[in-house]
Amino acid sequence: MIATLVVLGSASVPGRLWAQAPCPSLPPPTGPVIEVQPSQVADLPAIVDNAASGATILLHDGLYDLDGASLHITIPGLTLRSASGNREAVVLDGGYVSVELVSIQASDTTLADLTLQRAYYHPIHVSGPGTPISGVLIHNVHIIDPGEQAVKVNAVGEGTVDDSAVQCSHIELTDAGRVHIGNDCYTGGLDAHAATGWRVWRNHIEGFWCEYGLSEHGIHMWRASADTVVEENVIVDCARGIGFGLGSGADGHTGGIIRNNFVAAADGDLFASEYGFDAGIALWGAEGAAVYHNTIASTMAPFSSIEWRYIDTSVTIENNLTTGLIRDRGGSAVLTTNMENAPPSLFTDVASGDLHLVDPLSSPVGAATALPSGICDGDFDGQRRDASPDVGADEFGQPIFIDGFEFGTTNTWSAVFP
Ligand SMILES: [Ca+2]
Ligand SMILES: [Ca+2]
Repeated sequence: MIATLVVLGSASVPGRLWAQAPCPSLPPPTGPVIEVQPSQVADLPAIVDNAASGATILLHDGLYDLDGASLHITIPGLTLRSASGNREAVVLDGGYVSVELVSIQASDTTLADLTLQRAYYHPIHVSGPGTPISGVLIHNVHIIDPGEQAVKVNAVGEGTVDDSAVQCSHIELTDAGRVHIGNDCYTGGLDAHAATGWRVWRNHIEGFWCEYGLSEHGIHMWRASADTVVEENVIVDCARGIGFGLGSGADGHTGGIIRNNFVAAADGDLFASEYGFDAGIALWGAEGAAVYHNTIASTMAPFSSIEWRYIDTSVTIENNLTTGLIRDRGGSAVLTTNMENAPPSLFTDVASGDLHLVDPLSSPVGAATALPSGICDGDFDGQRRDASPDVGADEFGQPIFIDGFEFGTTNTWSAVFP
């Protein structure tokens, strides 16, 4: 077999010693382009208001101090992105004065390649303006220190937000930002209500916890949300990692898949906080959810690595690898070839969220149940799973063949089989 190495782009993340699989860059703008310099920041809200559908607003590198203003996207088909494509080089700063930085109320909006920091409430707030919207893409943004949830999605009346995505983004609450969180730790990464058909893919989310109070999850889809796909994310040191639902009935989530995610915790300050590491994956009123091939590892025990709760819950939990417990708190679950109470020494580096397996002879390798084609064909790295799939998110390194010769072995994204 001839395999071709396909490297999709840059994946460097400052401060980390390893990298997730990279994401493809967005294509160049196709419609009208409006270029904006940091010196025009006072005009930026009006520039956004007056842009035509299909236009792209390109922000040149620098700091944009919004000084209490917010950007309101109400025209469909608008794109707001950096000119350079370097998300760290264009910073929208709310200074904890701007209530929101970008509010999106229109279909086919793209927000990409930017940093958004220090909103009083939400750096990004997406809501349907009384009628449903769809096609919102949040791609390759860096969100730092939101005052509440980093990305908030909700319906206004019948105005749900459907068939949208948050991908390839870094969302974090730092020690400096944590002291600004109030209301009993009312914060979190992505918090979506009444959202159907979202994909949450290849993000890195970290630090959502408080000394007192229980943070919302790194990724939380609930209140009549449905059919979310959460895959290939890294969640580090969050009190709760991934949640579908928060109770029975109207607070629940229907359908959906959670697969190939790394959820890690190793911060002593998190463990010492009031709620510690509460849950890696929490299924609370999750009807028909499937949880395949996730790895949840922590250096101290969580309350649950994975848990299900409430009468409406009916979940499939298969091929997951956890250092803590998979806990029944009510509802029903079908459990197949999960491994609990695994030692943290199985993984490359729990503290940085690198939950790749280190040893090809370790017990998770080859121990999973093969799933039907199309359900979980790849792993955390986007590598194809082999005929003896491994428990957890990482399929251990596969040999690379070039022109029939074995070229080496990799266990990360750097070789992606076509
Ligand atoms: Ca295998
Ligand atoms: Ca792998």
